[in-house]
Amino acid sequence: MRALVIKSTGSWYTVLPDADSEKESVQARLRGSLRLSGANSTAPVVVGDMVECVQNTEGEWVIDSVEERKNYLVRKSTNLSRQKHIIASNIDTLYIVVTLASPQTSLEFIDRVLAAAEAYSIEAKIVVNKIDIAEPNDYFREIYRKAGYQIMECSTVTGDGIAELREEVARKCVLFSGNSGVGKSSIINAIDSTIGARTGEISSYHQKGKHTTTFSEIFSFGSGGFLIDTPGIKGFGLVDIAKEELYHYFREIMKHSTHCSFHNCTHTHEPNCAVRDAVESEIIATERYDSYCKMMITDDEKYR
Ligand SMILES: Nc1nc2c(ncn2[C@@H]2O[C@H](COP(=O)(O)OP(=O)(O)OP(=O)(O)O)[C@@H](O)[C@H]2O)c(=O)[nH]1
Ligand SMILES: [Mg+2]
Ligand SMILES: [Zn+2]
Repeated sequence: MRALVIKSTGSWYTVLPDADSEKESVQARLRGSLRLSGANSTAPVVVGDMVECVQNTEGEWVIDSVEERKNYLVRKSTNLSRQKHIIASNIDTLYIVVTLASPQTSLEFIDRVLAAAEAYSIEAKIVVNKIDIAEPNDYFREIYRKAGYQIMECSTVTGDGIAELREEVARKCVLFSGNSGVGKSSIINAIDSTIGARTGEISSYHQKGKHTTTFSEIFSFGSGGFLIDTPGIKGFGLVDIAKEELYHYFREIMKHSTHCSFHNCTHTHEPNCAVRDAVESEIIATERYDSYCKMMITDDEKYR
């Protein structure tokens, strides 16, 4: 039976049969040898995977094989860890949900997630939520307009922007990522009220380590699309990206780098650097360039 993995709790997976006749999800375990194949990753099977399931003699469903992934999003489990954590696979669009107040998302965090999406060939868009309490100013909009990213705005309290998002995600497999408490689950519920994703109270997410959503889970929309809710993340260590390659994933830096004097320019200190010239003349936003420089330094110490 071909099926989509819609939830993973570690040892059990919830899979949704692909066949139109089967609309009920079932619980499945991993075949033993598959479990071992995920040696340097936290899970060999992740939410978004298309898998082949078979029933064993006891009638239990077992995931027998995983189809090749179109793409997947990875981060390191912790800053120092060498272990990869695949967040989800087969994603059409990644929405980075951010808030400009309570809590305020850092620009570096946004840029890290954008770089990851770029590295793994996933289209990314920014969703500013809670515009009822803090709207993006022109300054914020300019940073990402210059970088070539679309910004959407919404509020689950007033309902502003929800219809546009609903339209966007129809018939696609999308992923919502962002810090804890920015309202990812709330947006998902606003898009489709029948989903009923768990949301947290304002008071709970300020306490360290309290995440309302603890496992990635796919919800299916009445409109035919799929939406992946992920637990809030604090850091986002990039995986498998060499330091000298990092600028490839800042698209506007990549674009300007072709005019640098040195072919191996890191855009940090070299003379005749077209990237630094573009920052100087405000073609590239200083904030984006700062994120790049921070990642060049900190990732070197912390993530490798
Ligand atoms: N003012 C305001 N509050 C909101 C909005 N959207 C969500 N909230 C509140 O923000 C808090 C966190 O919302 P969640 O949807 O649980 O956040 P989350 O991003 O799913 O958090 P995790 O699951 O922990 O990663 C809740 O108290 C929501 O009621 C909004 O548009 N405006
Ligand atoms: Mg949540
Ligand atoms: Zn350069």
